[in-house]
Amino acid sequence: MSLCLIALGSNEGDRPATLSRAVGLLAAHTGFDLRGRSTWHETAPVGGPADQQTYLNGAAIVETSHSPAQVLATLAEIETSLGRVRAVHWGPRTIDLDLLLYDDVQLDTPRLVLPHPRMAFRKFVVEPAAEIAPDWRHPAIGWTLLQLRDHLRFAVPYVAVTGRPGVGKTALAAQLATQLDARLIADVPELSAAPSSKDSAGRARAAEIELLTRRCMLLDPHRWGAKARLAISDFWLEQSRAYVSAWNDGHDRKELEGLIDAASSEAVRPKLLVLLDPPGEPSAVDRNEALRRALRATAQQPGVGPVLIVSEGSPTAQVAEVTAAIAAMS
Ligand code: PH2
Ligand code: MG
Ligand code: MG
Repeated sequence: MSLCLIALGSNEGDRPATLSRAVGLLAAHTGFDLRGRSTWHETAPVGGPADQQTYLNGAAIVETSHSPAQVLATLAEIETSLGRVRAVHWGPRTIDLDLLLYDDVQLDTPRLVLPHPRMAFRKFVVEPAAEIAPDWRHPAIGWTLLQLRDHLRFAVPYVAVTGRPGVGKTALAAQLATQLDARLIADVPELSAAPSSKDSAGRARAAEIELLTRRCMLLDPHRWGAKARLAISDFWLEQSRAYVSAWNDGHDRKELEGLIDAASSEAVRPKLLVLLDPPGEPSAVDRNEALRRALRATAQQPGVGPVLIVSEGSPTAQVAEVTAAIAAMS
């Protein structure tokens, strides 16, 4: 038997009746036992068309003998029977049932990703979920739902954008800052230019230390000022880990890793990390591809916190996706 955490949402029709019926249908299904449900939370719609009704969101825990794919199929069946029509992306819906967690399973298939890839930064998901499963640990992030809830409630509103060189971090961060009236924290371009392969190891090391020092200053909590205003940086302090991991000199690597540990323990940590990772050109296999993999691994290390991976879409769509994620945090 396995435990599933399911998110419920409705912003059309008789919302409380629909949510209760969904829970009832789920509990009545063979192979499912209801273990708990949250209260219903009134939440502002995030993303999608502008003129939507307020949502009612909740969460439920069910014990099941079914596989994740079977659970997903059952949720879709219940959505259909409650009148769900899939018309507009993130548009109004009578019922939305999302599989958030299935034990501590991590899964990445075209039809199903576990844990649900957007759950960790959505307050309308985490608040009701933490109500019924405070000690359930997010298997990728390594935090309990209670820790995630408190992170969304209390973390300094700071979003870091990371990604491999030339991927458009600065343009994305700048557009977000303009659109959201946020404070932009930007690297000095000369410094952040990746050292080329003809640079000596010593120069790469010196450049990395200089970057780290400057970023640490920019992220000094004592100089942070008005905490209420959103800040967005076109770098992530800990992205240095990915660069350093690609170095050959083990001795230099150890020292730099110590410096990164010290820097990140003193700096303001992002409430949300955005990893800009569109598919690269097939020719760029060597250094860039290694760096890309190292960045993905670093961003998804336990303890980093909520991460949004942006892997497709036009610049406009990317801005919309990150804007929706930021809105979902508050
Ligand atoms: N679901 C979405 C998009 N936006 N906003 C709120 N408040 N609640 C939701 O459940 C929700 C949303 C996509 O599933
Ligand atoms: Mg959903
Ligand atoms: Mg859904």
